[in-house]
Amino acid sequence: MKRRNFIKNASLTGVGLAVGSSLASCDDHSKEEKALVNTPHNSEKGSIPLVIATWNVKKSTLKAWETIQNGGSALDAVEQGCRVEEADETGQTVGKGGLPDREGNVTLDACVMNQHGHCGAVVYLKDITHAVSVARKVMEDTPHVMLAGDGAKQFALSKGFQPENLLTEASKAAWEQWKVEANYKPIINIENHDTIGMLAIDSNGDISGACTTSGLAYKMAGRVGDSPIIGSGLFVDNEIGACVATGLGEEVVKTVGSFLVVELMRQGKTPQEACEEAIGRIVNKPNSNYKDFQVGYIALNKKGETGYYSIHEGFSMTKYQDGVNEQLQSDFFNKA
Ligand code: SD4
Repeated sequence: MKRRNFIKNASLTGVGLAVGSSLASCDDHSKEEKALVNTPHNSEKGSIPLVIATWNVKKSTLKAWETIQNGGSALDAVEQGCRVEEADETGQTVGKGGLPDREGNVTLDACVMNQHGHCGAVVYLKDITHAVSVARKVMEDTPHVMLAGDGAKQFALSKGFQPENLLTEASKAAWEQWKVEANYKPIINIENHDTIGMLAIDSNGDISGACTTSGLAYKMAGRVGDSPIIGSGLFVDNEIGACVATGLGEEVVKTVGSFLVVELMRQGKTPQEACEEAIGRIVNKPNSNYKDFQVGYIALNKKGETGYYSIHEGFSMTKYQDGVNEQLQSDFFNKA
């Protein structure tokens, strides 16, 4: 689709639909999926503190919000929030229970970035559930930004993280089933229900972010996606705002998506406009095969305004603001 059509599409959908109320218990995901809230996202009022996360993760945003209410920093909030999903074995795109690569290895990618622009990341981490916390330790306790593979694991063990088998029976069974045909194709919205990315502004107005994932199901052994790559999966600039990505990491990396969104906000765009333009960069590429994959962005600015947008229907953002924890259905590009 041409850029002109993209802009037309985006402005039509920017009007928004009905405004719903916040959702009930976060235990019943399937019920929540049907009761998604649509908001007129361009007219929202910003306020802080604020927590937003990719997908349907109200337990995680609740944990992050409580962390801030208890005096924690935005960095504490995003770490604690992400840990909830990393520990949830039913989430098959993050932490324990994540779907493995083609060889049956669960390998995790994660990063954090704080209000000072400091960051830490781990890639291809095995056997350690809380990759986000290892990433924080890389930021705080090493002279480096990123540790990979065995080195990342050795570092985690030296910091007292316990080794665990991350391949649950359910994920092993799914992998065995996949191996029958071994047909590799990105699965649109497979990330639903898991924390992948979280951004927060604390009571001091400081911004931090985190991103954690087991990456694409049945990826090639050794593959690393966008999620631990600062600027692609996550970017924070405490003067401007922050962005985090989910979906097919290769496409996010090619457009340095999260940095792009923050730079667009620096130029004066709202978080919503910035997310839409960053998706536009992907879908408007000549010969883009965007119909075959999903990418979603969420963003916030210093005022506590938020934006979220994806290529396909089905993406959502969870937001905790003004004491309300709600899941918001994302507008999307591919209306055809
Ligand atoms: C990746 N962006 O590894 C990640 C996938 C993702 O939930 O978002 N998974 O490409």
